[in-house]
Amino acid sequence: MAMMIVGAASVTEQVCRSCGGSHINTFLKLGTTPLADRLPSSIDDGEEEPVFPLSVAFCGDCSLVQITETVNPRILFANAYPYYSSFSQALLRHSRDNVLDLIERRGLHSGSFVIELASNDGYLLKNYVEAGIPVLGIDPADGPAAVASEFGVPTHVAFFTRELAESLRRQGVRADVIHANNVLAHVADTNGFVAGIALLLKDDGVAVLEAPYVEPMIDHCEFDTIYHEHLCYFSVTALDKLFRRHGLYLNEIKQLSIHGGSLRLYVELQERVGVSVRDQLAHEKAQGIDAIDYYIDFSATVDKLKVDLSTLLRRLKADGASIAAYGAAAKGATLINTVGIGRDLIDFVVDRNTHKQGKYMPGQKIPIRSTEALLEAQPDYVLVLAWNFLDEIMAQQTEYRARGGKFIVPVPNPRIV
Ligand code: DWN
Ligand code: ZN
Repeated sequence: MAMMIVGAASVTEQVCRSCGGSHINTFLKLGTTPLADRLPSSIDDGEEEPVFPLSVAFCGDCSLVQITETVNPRILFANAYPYYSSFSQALLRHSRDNVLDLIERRGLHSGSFVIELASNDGYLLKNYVEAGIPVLGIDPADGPAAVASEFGVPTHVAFFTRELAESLRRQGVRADVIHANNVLAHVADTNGFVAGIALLLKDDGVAVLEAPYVEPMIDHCEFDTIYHEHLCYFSVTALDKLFRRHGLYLNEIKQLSIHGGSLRLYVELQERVGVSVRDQLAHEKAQGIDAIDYYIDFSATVDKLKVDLSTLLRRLKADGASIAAYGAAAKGATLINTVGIGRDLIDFVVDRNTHKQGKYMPGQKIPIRSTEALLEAQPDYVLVLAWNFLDEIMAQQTEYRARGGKFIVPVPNPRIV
């Protein structure tokens, strides 16, 4: 990881974030984009929105897919970070099932100890609290941490680093389970983060991580999940090398449908690599996911999706239709700013997250309103920016649909449902 000059807004990486190799091959350029979770609070606050290059590269040495720009984490995640995990029932159910499974599999009890890195608003740890199992959350975002404390989840408000892990270990902190969901891809110091996990894990402990999987990202053209918070796009091949570098072993994986296709990773200090990992490594080799050729056509596929979506929206608009959008999601910011979808096409975006309502989408500055606006304004179409929660949103919006409202799903190819 290139040295971040103090106060610098970003650095352009010259070597691989994981192995330090210099065989970095850029295969997708999305131009410069604003920060996906930095929501302007007014349409003309006169303050220029910072934009940063957004390009994706493949490492020829460890096959890690990564973006080449590192934006200062203090700019990305600290003040007023607007993401609260609990605004999705599907995510809450998903997390509860994971916890109940681990309590049973690992025989966890009141004498156990569980840590979650990027614990957000307590969406997951609260399930351990309910079961009388002691927990500690570690998360730099103070807003979500305040909500977590209402659920009896104590949070250490800080970035998780190797140094923090060393100081916690000196205080005798060791965990039976360490959770880290949708954070491994977000950390500027990937190696320090993983080394920190190894330091805090009990000898017979397990780290259970979730991260989006690069294969469905490429195969389903989920290019909108590329934004500056997401530094890495993991394959099992790249993960296996990363963990082994720190004395950790990826012993089991589960493939999940959440967030457009993710991996759940079971990582331990003892090597007992199971069939799920061996099979997936063989699958990736057979698919060529560990080589640049697999990624070469992605740019053209992205360009086609961008043209198809823009053409569809402009045709509907030309036919006199009104169009809104659902989900002020970070992935939505990438989509609207790389396709060029502005207020000329989209009247407003709705979101259940009250911390986002009243603000504007980055770049295109489309106003964000509460979901009630769909029934108040009854737009003819709604572009689903949070397509990863389509089923939940469709089930929720029965009244809007009963009145004739239609949804436009942009990924993997634009379609009306
Ligand atoms: O990695 C990340 C993923 C896990 O979450 C973070 N970097 C940021 C965030 O990405 P995102 O903003 O693209 O994620 P979501 O979870 O797809 O965002 C969905 C948005 O839609 C949220 O703002 C909540 C909102 N929502 C809603 O209004 N009604 C979601 C559901 C399910 C709903 O019913
Ligand atoms: Zn590498």
